[in-house]
Amino acid sequence: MERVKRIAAHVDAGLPLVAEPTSAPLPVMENMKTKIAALAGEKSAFKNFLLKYHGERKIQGLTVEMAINGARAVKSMVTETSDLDANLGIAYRHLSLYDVNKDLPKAPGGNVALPEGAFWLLVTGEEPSEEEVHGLTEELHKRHEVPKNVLDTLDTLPLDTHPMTQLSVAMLALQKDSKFNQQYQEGMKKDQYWVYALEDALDIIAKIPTIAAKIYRRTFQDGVVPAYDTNLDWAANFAQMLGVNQDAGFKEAVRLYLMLHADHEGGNVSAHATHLVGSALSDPYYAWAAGLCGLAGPLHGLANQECLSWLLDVQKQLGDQRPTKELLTEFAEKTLKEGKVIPGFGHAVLRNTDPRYMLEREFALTHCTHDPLFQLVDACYHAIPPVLLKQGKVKNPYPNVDAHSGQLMYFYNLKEQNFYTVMFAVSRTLGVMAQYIWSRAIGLPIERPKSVPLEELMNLAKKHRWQREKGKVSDQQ
Ligand code: NMX
Ligand code: MLT
Repeated sequence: MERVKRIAAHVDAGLPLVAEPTSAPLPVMENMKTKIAALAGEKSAFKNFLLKYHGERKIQGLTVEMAINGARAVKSMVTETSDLDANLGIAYRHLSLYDVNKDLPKAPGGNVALPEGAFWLLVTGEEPSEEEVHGLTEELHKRHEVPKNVLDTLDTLPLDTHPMTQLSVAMLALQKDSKFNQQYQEGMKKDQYWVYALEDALDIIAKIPTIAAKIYRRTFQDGVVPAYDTNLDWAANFAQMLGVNQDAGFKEAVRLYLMLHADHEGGNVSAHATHLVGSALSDPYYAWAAGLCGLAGPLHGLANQECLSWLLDVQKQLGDQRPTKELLTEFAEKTLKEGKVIPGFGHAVLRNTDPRYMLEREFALTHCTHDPLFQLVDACYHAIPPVLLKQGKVKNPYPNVDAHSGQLMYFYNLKEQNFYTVMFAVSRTLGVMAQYIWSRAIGLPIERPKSVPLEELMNLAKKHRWQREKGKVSDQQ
């Protein structure tokens, strides 16, 4: 009460509630920045020294390099749903994406595996029958209604709010209906965790296409979302609600997109963030909201948006010229010279062309081989790996899924690249939700690695050297 009175008096006196930002920062800010800048230079040099001279030293079975470089590819997490082989790419429960696409049920007249089937496979470990996929689609239709408060929340956001921010906000607005959270408050037993995780997972999967379509229509179109159609499968209905193209080809492209991006084991940024937050028993809505924020990063899910922008920019500069390997080599070299990454190429774990890229390429070769943007993507496929190889530092010079997915959407008239990460997110919901269910089903505990300052890392590295010299540990330790 006291606080409210103070605020009222403040307003009555005509004073602003929040200090106006001033163009000239206070001197203390300069002081703070100078200190950070000096320390950052010193610490970065120290980090590089540690990597160079002690990178291979062991600390608790890991190396100094692994601790500094984000535990890249270190086997230190458990994820049941899928496994990424550096050369072969992702397998959903031991099934390569090529086999998933070949073996799982399709829509009538379609050639692409239905993403609902991929979810079934991820969550049960078994290839679903037609009947099971059909039943799951029906279940999702039953749960699809998005509460009005969530749609109203979206409508309060300025239209220039990035679609991924809108999606994260919507995920949090949905959270109040979490069944997992409600049951937890009522004393749910541990063996019931996965049951209510599954409930929330199905609700989120059912509702996210409508939310994504709403974001698309309000941000880029007239704000009117085409009607939800329970006669269609999950992906086709989503494609229809986007309202950009009624072609059967677009529905197939969206099915492929949503099936391919569904899961990429547990270590990628969005899945890991979801797992980490979920490990505190934050419910699936909280956990996926955290994951979505990770997916919005340019080195992760946003790369498909960035990739399309890069391609369109190159296309503009090419004008009437054909996209030859020579010209593309020039563009790629220019991007590198500007100190930028070439979006859609490279990967933290993969060391080969991403099979998701290859499946999209196969689709494009069947459906849109004459599309000028596909021809540009094709030229990049041939030109960019040698440029990255020549540069010498990239561990994987080959394309990842993001180098192709934008072209497919653009071809079917979904042209606003700021929306592409939302497409990725709708799909990835399947994988992270399957992972969440399994983390609770096998009782994985709260995740809490030990962090150390750089100096401590140096001490540990030196201690290891000393122990090795004294013969207290072997070279292998
Ligand atoms: N263009 C230019 N430089 C690159 C690229 C690229 N495509 N890929 C890696 N490098 C650089 C990287 O920045 C690093 O430079 P420095 O030592 O100066 O920091 C060096 O090569 C070694 O990096 P790697 O170990 O090969 O890759 P890392 O595991 O650190 O990063 C990515 C993986 C995916 C972040 C990186 O390849 C990249 O930035 N790619 C472009 C963005 C992209 O396509 N992201 C999408 C990932 C897939 N997804 O769907 O989320
Ligand atoms: C993904 O699909 O999550 C990306 O390829 C990134 C990754 O696996 O690290």
